[in-house]
Amino acid sequence: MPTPVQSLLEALASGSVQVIDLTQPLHERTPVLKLPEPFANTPGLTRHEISRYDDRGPAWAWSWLEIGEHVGTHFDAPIHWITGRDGEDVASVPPRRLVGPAFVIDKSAEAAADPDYVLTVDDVRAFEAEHGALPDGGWLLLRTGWDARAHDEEAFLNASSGMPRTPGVDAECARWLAQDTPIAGIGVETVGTDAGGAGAFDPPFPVHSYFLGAGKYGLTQLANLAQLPPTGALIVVAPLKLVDGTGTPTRVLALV
Ligand code: 23J
Ligand code: MN
Repeated sequence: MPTPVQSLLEALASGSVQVIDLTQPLHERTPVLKLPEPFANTPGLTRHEISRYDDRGPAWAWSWLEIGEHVGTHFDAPIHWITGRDGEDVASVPPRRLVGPAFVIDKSAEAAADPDYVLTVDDVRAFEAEHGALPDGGWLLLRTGWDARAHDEEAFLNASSGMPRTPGVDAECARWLAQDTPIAGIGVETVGTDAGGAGAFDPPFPVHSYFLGAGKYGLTQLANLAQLPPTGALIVVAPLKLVDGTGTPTRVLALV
């Protein structure tokens, strides 16, 4: 009898299980969240060269990085928000919570028609009626088609009117997902787990407020959700083990 891990390795070798990269490329032009006045903002990525096969290091190239915790495809830990301030930092998240079933809700048509589209409890209930209840330790991934804009900060942030207009989750749905379902976290394609207009919701930034307050997690700027089935994929979330970190850039993989 092969062990479950041996069976998985065979499935990977034969190609019947594939590895999908849900991570956006991280570089100096990766789009970064822009909060309105009077709030402070995060820097993106800057690379400082230490040596490049030169007199500073003849056989090696290396850099040191300057980067915000919340840049690119990244993880939100409970202590990121005041509601979760007594909860886990990034390094304290149990690894078991970082591997689980992915449930993918596709609202790309809705978000294309209305950039202010927000997911509701009824939407999730309808998804559950078709695909089964959101599972313990699962990750709800909201597909909106926003990953297609990620190479272009202006299109990605969609704030030409002065206010960012990007899809997300309404306040009641955020509360219900965080408090009344057993999922571990939520992942989105947009710059933050909350909708662009969520600073004006009640409470402000409800996904951050309710999820992180419930000891749950967030993932942003995901890619390639279109390659996942609605259910049946396994997600692997790999944040840096950053002590006291409120978040970190993260590699996210799915097994399909
Ligand atoms: C701080 C304040 C508001 C937001 C965020 C951060 C994020 O989206 C984030 O990256 O956690 S909306
Ligand atoms: Mn964040």
